[in-house]
Amino acid sequence: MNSIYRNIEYSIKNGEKLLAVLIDPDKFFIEKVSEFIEKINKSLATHIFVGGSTVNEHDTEFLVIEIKKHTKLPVILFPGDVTQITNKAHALLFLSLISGRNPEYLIGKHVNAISKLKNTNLEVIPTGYILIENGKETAVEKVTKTKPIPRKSIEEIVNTAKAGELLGMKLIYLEAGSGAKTPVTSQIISSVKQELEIPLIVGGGIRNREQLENAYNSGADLVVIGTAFEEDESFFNELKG
Ligand code: 1GP
Repeated sequence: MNSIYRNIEYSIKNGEKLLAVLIDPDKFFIEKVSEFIEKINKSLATHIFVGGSTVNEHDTEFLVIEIKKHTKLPVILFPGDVTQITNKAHALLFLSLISGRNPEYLIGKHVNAISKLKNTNLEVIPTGYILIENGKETAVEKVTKTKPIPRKSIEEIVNTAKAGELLGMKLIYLEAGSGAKTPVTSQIISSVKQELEIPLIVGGGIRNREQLENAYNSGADLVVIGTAFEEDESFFNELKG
């Protein structure tokens, strides 16, 4: 079954835009789940992503179990590490950091993940993950010891995304980094979108409705927002469904 990916494709064909709320188990209190998810349920959100750069083992699993008690939205792992993989979620973004040249994050962690994936029903979605420079060092950069692609190197970003697609990846994720000062620019999003056949995810530094609409209008199919909700839950009011 590839139902989550098929639904993403189906939504895009119908001109619908998708929004994922990112919950980082490292920054989230499990006691707050029910209240927080209630707000997500009332918002435009279509997906819940769970993941972070540094998370204690089992925290992700506990959080996913709790989230699923309160929502029907698909819960998708966006893992910073193999330890964050749990079969309690619906799907897994199997991320390859194709903007970097650290073999561990291109293929190494993936090999280590296989024993965890063998007996699960998790829908595994191969995803080309592209980190784009945003003016300050991000957690992804530190953890993976890779450099982001400069935002002015549009051709390199486009070619990286296209190479990911031709390698068989099913999604491309343009990432400015959690809490980025400025999101991925319209020019980057539209240039990448023009060349891609597969769905495009955009995240990092999106903090208001205007930036969200801007990402959609530039060609993002699915936008990911984390920090704006973590810092100010009233942001949900801007995104009422
Ligand atoms: C981070 O793209 C996501 O990996 C979301 O970023 O936390 O800045 O919304 P923000």
